[in-house]
Amino acid sequence: MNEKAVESLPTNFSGFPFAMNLVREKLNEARRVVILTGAGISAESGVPTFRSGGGASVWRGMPFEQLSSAEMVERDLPLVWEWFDYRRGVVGDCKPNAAHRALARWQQSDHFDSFTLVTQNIDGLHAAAGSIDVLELHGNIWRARCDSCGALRDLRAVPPRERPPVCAVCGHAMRPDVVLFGENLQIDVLQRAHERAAECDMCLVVGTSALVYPAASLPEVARAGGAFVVEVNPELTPLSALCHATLRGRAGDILPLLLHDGELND
Ligand code: BJW
Ligand code: ZN
Repeated sequence: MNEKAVESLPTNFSGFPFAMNLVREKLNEARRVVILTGAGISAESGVPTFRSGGGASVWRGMPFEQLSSAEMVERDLPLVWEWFDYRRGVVGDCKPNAAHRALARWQQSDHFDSFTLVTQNIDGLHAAAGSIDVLELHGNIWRARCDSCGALRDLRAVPPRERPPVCAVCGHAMRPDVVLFGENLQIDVLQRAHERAAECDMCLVVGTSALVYPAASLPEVARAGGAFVVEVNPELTPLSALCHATLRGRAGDILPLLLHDGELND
């Protein structure tokens, strides 16, 4: 293990090297792994987090809970588009960081029998790092959806100019393909995440405040199924007490140190 790297991590947790060793051991033994990520994993790429002073919490004087809500889509769809156009402008300049890349390498290494990456993020940075089959619980900021016929439109390839964009299939106004407060998650995506959490032997929870449900219930499901649950986050969360180990630090510093195969890491 790279003890020097561990010592240089920004942490105020005196048991850190012990926790780090334990997590490395467990991860290397684990066969079925579920990773749940949140905004914190993209923070080092420059994507603002929602809470904990991350910068995405207020726009034009409105709290994000109000903007990113089912109610706002009903009331003012053009405003919702403006909000997401602004967010795409920010995310578009961001690149995957060491944490995204580490997870992509773990999946590509075939070290695990089953590797499931579940994210609450809509920024697409896991896929940009090379991860495949990512379960995006809250959708993707780079897609528009027609609520009338279900058609999807890629906003990267040929970004539509009109706001809201018009569905090419049925002519209905499209909306961002993201899951807002008060909206149901896509049932098949949630179900798959739930099943994998129930049967995994290790669950790593990275960079989420664990406040938003049903995403926050996945580590609870994993724990109830007997998994070893680990949190990677510089801050305490409501989930911390449920975890077998907590690594207090930044995802980009910690994740590249976790899997033994030296050549797989940065
Ligand atoms: C670092 C770091 C570094 C920093 N390294 N870490 C049960 C109880 C109570 C309420 C509910 C419940 N079930 C459902 C609800 C209602 C609601 C909910 O959960 N509310 C709670 C907030 C109270 N849930 C819903 O509405 C969901 N739908 C639903 O349940 O449908 C059924 C239903 C229908 C009708 C009525 C009621 C229910 C949908 C939730 C969708 C959430 N969508 C959003 C917005 C997406 C679009 C957008 O981007 O605008 O998703 S909200 C926002 O929060 C976004 C995120 O994915 C989500 C989670 O945030 P996340 O990722 O945890 O980010 P932060 O900022 O909170 O935390 C960052 C963390 O990173 C911090 O801890 C930092 O310390 C850490 N960090 N730097 C590692 N370098
Ligand atoms: Zn349509």
